[in-house]
Amino acid sequence: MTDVDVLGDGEAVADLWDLDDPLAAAGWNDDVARDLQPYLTGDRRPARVARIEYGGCHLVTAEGRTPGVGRLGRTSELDDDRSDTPLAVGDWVATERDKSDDRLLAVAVGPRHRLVGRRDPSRELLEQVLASNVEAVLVVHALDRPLRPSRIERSLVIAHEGDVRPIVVATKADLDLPDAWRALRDEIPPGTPVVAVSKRDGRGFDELEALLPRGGTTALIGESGAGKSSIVNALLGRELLATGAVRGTDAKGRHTTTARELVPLHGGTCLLDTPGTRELGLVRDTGGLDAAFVDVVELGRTCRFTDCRHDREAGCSVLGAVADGTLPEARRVSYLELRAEIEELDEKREKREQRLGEGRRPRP
Ligand SMILES: Nc1nc2c(ncn2[C@@H]2O[C@H](COP(=O)(O)OP(=O)(O)OP(=O)(O)O)[C@@H](O)[C@H]2O)c(=O)[nH]1
Ligand SMILES: [Mg+2]
Ligand SMILES: [Zn+2]
Repeated sequence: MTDVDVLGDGEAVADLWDLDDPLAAAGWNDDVARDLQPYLTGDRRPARVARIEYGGCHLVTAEGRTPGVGRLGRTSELDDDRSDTPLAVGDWVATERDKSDDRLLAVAVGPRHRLVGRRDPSRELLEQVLASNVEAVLVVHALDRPLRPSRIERSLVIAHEGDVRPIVVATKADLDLPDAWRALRDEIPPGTPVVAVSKRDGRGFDELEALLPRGGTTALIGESGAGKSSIVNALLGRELLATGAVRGTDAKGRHTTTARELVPLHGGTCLLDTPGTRELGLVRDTGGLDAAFVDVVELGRTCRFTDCRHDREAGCSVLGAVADGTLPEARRVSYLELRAEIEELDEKREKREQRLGEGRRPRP
């Protein structure tokens, strides 16, 4: 059984932006205007990056969704060291008309206040921005496949690290898998909302809709076949994005969605669909880890040693909580593993900077 949508994403999505005020639909407001102001010199116009493809991108402007090109070059104010692409879907940009062939050029990027970023799978010290300027992220998990808790945990760390509010969404609730649903809920730390939805019977979508930040953008991340594009279609109320059947044997998806795509819902509220991701490497930590592990951090406050690693130290409250059954051991281990991953990366980064520093030293 396949239910691949007959519409290619591209054109159908472009039509969605045929609106009186496409910029407002993309979330333009006073804060964005203030942020972008310094870049809007001369006859530059604002736009938001809606999709990025090989060789170009699509930009939402005051006129609608239109093909464009990132031409940031050395004039970019963005800190290029940190990111794989100078442009990310969701960025607010300043654009200029290309005099020769009338293309729209994105020439400067406004600040990325909140983002979902992972370690670039091919260049480990760099960040790949999956979604820029998003207030929330749906961490999508299909109940028909094995739960890998570490995946959810990683997603939550990445969300918190980017200052983005995570919402866990379990799809395919119609398949009636109460054990899978319970197992998932047990993995979610207190304070993180979790919703079960089904596109077959429509359950859960009102609850989910109510959680979306009004006038803001919500990204969707998760494995291929998790049901991300199906959620977008359900919230839109029409089968706009292509969705693909999963393999019967292991419920693995077939990478139906191939590009990140911004979709307007209503009144400046947008969704940002992404292709399925296998890897979710952490790239840095400025508090995201602790925010995703408040339970462990709370316990850690009462450890005997203030620098306790919760590993084998005497008087460790985290180990104590594991022993008396109040904290799952898996949770402690995940925390330690993710912390080790970040520490290893920091070390590599430090070494690299040292090497670069030595290279720059003037010759005697
Ligand atoms: N039974 C059931 N199937 C669903 C549900 N939601 C999605 N599916 C099916 O799951 C498959 C994958 O859905 P998609 O929305 O394409 O998944 P995706 O996460 O966008 O996948 P990629 O684009 O490959 O990353 C499709 O066959 C959907 O019809 C649901 O609530 N119930
Ligand atoms: Mg998809
Ligand atoms: Zn401890």
